Amino acid sequence: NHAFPPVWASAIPEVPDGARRHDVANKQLADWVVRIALLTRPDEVVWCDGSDEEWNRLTTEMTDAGSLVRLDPGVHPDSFLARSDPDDVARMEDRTFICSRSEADAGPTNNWRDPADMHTELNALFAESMRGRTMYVVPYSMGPVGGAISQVGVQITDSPYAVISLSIMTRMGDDALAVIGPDTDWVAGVHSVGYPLRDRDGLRRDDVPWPSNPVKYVSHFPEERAIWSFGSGYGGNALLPKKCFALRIASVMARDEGWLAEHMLLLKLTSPAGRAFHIAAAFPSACGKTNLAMLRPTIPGWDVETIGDDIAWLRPGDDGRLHAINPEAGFFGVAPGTSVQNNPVAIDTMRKHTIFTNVALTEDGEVWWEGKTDEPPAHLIDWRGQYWTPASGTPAAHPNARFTAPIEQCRTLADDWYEADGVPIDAIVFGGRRASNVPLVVDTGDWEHGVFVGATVSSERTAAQEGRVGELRRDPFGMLPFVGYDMGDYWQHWLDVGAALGSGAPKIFQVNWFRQDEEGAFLWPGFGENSRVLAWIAGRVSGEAEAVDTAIGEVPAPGSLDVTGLGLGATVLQSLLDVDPVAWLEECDRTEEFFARFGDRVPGRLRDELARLRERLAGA
Ligand code: GTP
Ligand code: SPV
Ligand code: MN
Repeated sequence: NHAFPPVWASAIPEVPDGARRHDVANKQLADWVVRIALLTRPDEVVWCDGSDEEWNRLTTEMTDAGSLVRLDPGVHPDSFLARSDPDDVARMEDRTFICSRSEADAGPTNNWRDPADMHTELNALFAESMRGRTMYVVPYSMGPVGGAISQVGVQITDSPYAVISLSIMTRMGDDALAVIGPDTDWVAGVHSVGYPLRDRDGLRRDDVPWPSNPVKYVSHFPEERAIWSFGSGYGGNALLPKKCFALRIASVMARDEGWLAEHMLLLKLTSPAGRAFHIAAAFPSACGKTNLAMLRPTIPGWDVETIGDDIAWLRPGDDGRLHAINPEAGFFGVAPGTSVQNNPVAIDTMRKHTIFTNVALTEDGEVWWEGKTDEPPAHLIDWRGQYWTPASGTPAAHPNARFTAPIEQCRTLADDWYEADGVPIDAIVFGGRRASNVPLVVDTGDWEHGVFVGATVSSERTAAQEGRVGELRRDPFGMLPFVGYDMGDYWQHWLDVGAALGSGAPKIFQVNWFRQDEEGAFLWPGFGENSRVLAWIAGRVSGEAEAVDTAIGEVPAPGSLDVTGLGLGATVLQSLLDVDPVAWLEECDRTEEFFARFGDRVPGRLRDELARLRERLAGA
């Protein structure tokens, strides 16, 4: 029991205002907040309560400081525009790290770093990184507060933009904090934009509208259930409950506990006869999840209701079926391409209490993006804050511009969203953005072939992540950037979950809305017309829709896909469903190369599926 050396005592930093809370039941949480405050040295610490007063205070402060623009309240009440730094516009996959103890556990698709080394690096970056700022402590629940499938977490951040975004995207504040008892497991997230306003000598610098740091890290410690993110304020880099927790960390929890954490939308489809089908669909980023989740059916008598648009947690239930929840409470949806014509539900959802990021601004305080209207306005302020005209030759909105809006503002929200035990899943759908080869819809036949199809999905890159748009890459289950462990083990886990479910397992389908003709025009009208494909999928589940065999699975039999009124020529429908054996044998070669990256961690069953596919193609 040493006396504290007096020379050190004078150097002991004071705990910033607000950090200590004695009413927090979880001692680790209370201690952690103090520790992070001592590391990052903010001027004050604020525990967020999730109240309207808090939203109003933060949005007013940010508007006054110039980091938000208040939109015309007559058009978009209580809504704001944020413009990011031009170097901070999307997830950065090359700055995303999985710091598992063993490198092999991260697998070849993740950047791995030794956890101790990464902590050393991060401690240096986070040291005093919040000087001159407020540190917010944001408790949240993923899924209904207290629900059996739900999880809690706490994000520390110096970004008020992250706080207001989290208040929309999660059940955030006092209710979530209240369920963190002395022994509750919670996921820790530390986030700093890395732009202190004061140095240790007290020298001040002015804030900027979108503070960030050229040095960026999005680091995950799966065994600690912890996330540390530095330098970026954008989307999945900064809203830690989303991709970092609900996918990368949760996928590890799910592997250990026998469930699935997936990049999936959830919807409820009701047939004219009144039968409900619950569908989960995994597409890579910016490949149509939000649009499918909000779809307005064009075929009479069918209805679609929204449960989620980005993330699903799925668990085998006592009834032997797979039950899913959407752990989120809001949408962080792609704005460009969204119009009253193709997604009226989204447009309606973002009418009020919405944060728009990197869209363009009209002179009457309205928002605009490419595809919102056929003709752009004559002049705008673009996403960089510059005067813009159609002659500018640059996009007015960033291609990864987004809206952040509460799910409860969605007029097609299903009551199921509130269901803490989730909904039983009837069909799982895998998709991607493919100009050729992949048909409009395929019934994969059985779970193992379905997992093979999911594991081998390839898709053209979009603006949702930094990198070259359009390049074809493998994106298994739409989860390439989100699986927090070895990809081969993840495929095996999917096989194991299916084996445990047995006959209760959902049917698995593949879709592709993006097949093109020789001129590069989409063959399929998409959006609301995708209801025709959903109806066929439901028909396969209920045993009412006819299919014909192809080498890659079953496609709609002539007449079984309702295309009435679409004016599609017979040859177009044929091209949409065509399976070219030569092209598919080449796909098989690519798949073999892809599997080679994972060595002996590729499940034998998937290699068998590849061999069988080759045999069928050779015979076709
Ligand atoms: P993340 O939020 O990044 O995970 O993406 P998401 O999968 O939710 O993508 P989203 O629904 O926002 O779609 C992104 C882009 O795909 C938009 O530009 C849409 O216009 C376009 N898109 C969506 N559905 C369709 C469709 O059926 N056909 C065509 N041609 N384009 C579509
Ligand atoms: C995605 O990229 O898949 C998104 C956006 O949904 S982000 O939250 O930034 O990851
Ligand atoms: Mn996503």
